[in-house]
Amino acid sequence: MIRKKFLLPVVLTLFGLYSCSREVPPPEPLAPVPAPRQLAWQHMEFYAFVHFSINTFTDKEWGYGDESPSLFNPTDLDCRQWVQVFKEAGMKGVILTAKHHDGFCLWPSKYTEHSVKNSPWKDGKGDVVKELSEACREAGLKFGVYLSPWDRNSALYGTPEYITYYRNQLRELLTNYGPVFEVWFDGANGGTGYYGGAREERKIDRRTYYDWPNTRKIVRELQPDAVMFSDAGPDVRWVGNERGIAGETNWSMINKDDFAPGIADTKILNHGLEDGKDWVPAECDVSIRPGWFYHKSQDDQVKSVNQLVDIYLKSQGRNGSFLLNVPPDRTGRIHEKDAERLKEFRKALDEIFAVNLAAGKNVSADTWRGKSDQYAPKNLTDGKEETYWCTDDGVKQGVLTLDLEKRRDVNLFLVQEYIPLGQRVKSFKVEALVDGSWQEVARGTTIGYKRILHFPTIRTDKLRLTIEDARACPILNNVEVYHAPERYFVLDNPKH
Ligand code: FUL
Repeated sequence: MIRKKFLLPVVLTLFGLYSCSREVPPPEPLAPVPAPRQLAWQHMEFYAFVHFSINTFTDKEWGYGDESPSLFNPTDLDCRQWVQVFKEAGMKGVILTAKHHDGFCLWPSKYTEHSVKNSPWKDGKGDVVKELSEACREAGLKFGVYLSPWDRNSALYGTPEYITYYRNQLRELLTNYGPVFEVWFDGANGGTGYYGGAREERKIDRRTYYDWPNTRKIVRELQPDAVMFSDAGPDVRWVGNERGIAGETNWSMINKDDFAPGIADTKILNHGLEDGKDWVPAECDVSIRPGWFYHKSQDDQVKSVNQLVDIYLKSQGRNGSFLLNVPPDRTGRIHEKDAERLKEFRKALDEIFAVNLAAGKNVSADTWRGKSDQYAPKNLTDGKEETYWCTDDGVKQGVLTLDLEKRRDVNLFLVQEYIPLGQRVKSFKVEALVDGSWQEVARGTTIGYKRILHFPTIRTDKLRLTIEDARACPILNNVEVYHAPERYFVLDNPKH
């Protein structure tokens, strides 16, 4: 016979053991959710854009399409050097302007004379797309292509035949150069041009002319793992500006059919839509120099390390990816100033994220799903992507307290949602315990794949993250805390 006073502890212990071990079903996905190719893309985080073409030799940003292919003559083209610079910077891929608006092709396309095959470079036997895709493969970087829908050289532009021409080129790029991780469809299209000598203005209907649904099918068929970028996705969207800056609120959702390449509301692109029906996360594109193409006159205007850190925090740190353009010069190499700046930038990132003060530290929570171990707050600091903290269905708030064990200086807070189940958090705040009272150090709206908040250095041994509101039960899989050198956050011109 068990004495009454022992009964309660026994029952409580058994219940505790039961709730820790019991299988509690995970939350249902909250639509829309990312496709596997979009999830893989999200992990790219930081990758290079390369604008290189006839414009590099004519000192232009937009060629008219009447330039002679003989102008393309890099003296020392070295794609391995580009890739080495990008790899050392921590970039995970490269997207090349295989054809920009002037129609000049960096590969010997069968369908036009306006290409490298009629240039003096390598006696017309060269192929930049081949050299770069091979260099990427050798170095373990992913490779992507930009094929401008607008073609100011082609006599066919504006007619239905051009669509066949465009698709043939797309097929060449997606068949002959190995795996492609991203296909970039630019929004600038239709206007004045050479057009095979016509020298006139040609207008097209941006929504219907390219028959996008069928053009996109070619990509799906030939490179099913590739994401397609444009103002309207369908997989990745433009962030709405060319400064690389995502909205402070940045949902990964929009209604993609409201837009077409070249037709979009930049405010919606910048912020996304909380109730958007399609998962189309933002890519933040920006050039390391004022222009997209190399211009000698801009050698002194390569962005500073602190400007790049600022963009990093406002792109990757706001649920976007960071696509940084680094244009090769006329020799066909990345200019030493840009290469040097990227090295310094890498060093800065390594110093900023040198020691994660939250790694392995204890986290407590006021609530977690079914009080099951599976969803316990310790999942936030275990360094594993697949484990997460989440609440019971219908519970849209939660308070998480991170114990740093001793007093530390901190100024950077990183938090991630487990996006395979959708983007949920609408509002949150971060507080630090100082002399026995909680002080708010940062607050935000959306989190998404990754949110990074910088705040004035504060000395504390406990941080508290409060999820104030969410679309459904919040699901977080990672929290990191740093004390980054303050000098990287000082900007001479915060507007750059
Ligand atoms: C724009 C183009 O018009 C620019 O030349 C550049 O390629 C940029 C990335 O996209 O729409």
